[in-house]
Amino acid sequence: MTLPLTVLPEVAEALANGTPVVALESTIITHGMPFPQNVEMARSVEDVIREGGAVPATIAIMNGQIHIGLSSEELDRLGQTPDAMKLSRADLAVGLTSGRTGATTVAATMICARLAGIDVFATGGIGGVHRGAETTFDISADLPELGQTAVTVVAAGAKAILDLPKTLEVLETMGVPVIAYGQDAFPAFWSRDSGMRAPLRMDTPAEIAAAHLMRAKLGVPGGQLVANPIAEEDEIPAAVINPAIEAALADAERQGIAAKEVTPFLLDHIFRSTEGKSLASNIQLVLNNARLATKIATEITNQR
Ligand code: PSU
Ligand code: MN
Repeated sequence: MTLPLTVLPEVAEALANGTPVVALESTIITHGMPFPQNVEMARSVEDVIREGGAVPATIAIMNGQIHIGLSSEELDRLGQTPDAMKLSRADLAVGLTSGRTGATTVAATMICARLAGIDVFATGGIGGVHRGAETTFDISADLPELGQTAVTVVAAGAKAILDLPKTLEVLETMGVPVIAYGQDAFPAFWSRDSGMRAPLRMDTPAEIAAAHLMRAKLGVPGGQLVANPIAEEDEIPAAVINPAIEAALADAERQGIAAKEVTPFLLDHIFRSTEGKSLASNIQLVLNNARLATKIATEITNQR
């Protein structure tokens, strides 16, 4: 049995030549945003990475294969697959053997990126410790993945739908360096400042790349979380986002939403209640993260 890895020719060539590659997840496409904005977002993120001199590799599961890089048609099809599976570490293998179409979460995308030899991955926000986790035990598999898989993940922090102090505590326990980019505060997705200080701060892609390579040299497993604040002009005021978050959480509780459905339910609820405002900033911050990831990937190839 061979590894079911299908690498897009453009990506295979880049990996062979030492051209920087940036991985992208697909759950954000199938479960994080509505069609057609999801596909438009996925295309513009790929464009931004190419403009920066790297090659994008959107990762998804199709026909029993891990696809590292999607063609334009595949991206389009994925964005219109409402019953795509949401695959994390727990169900990635089952998703593959089922032959169905599956989107990869941050955790599963990290696993696939590592298998393909990709060091850097850009997304919007990571999963984390949910509010009320002390009774539900709902902690995203993204956190232990960051503790064991050697990929540097660039995100805009974590959404305030989560319990951010507990999320930072678990990341510390898992041995994950949480690096705020260009500021002291840990960013909270739609806003630049969560009110908490990030454990680490770095101001250049070169420093982040050096730390990535040093971790490998030390033989310490796991990746890094780079928390890149959203641009000021794209922030959503707390007065708009906080009520939307509270309403989403209350509805999830009322409807008994649990397990894998929680995050997609909250994201969709907030998107609808802010009449698309949250979606517009969500798209901008993903682009912002892709730009930084491109610079980090370039530095890693230069310093290696
Ligand atoms: N958080 C976001 N946007 C997202 C996700 C999380 O702000 O799109 C997606 C990512 O794919 C992440 C997954 O890996 O949800 C986490 O799901 P869960 O909380 O069920 O682990
Ligand atoms: Mn969960």
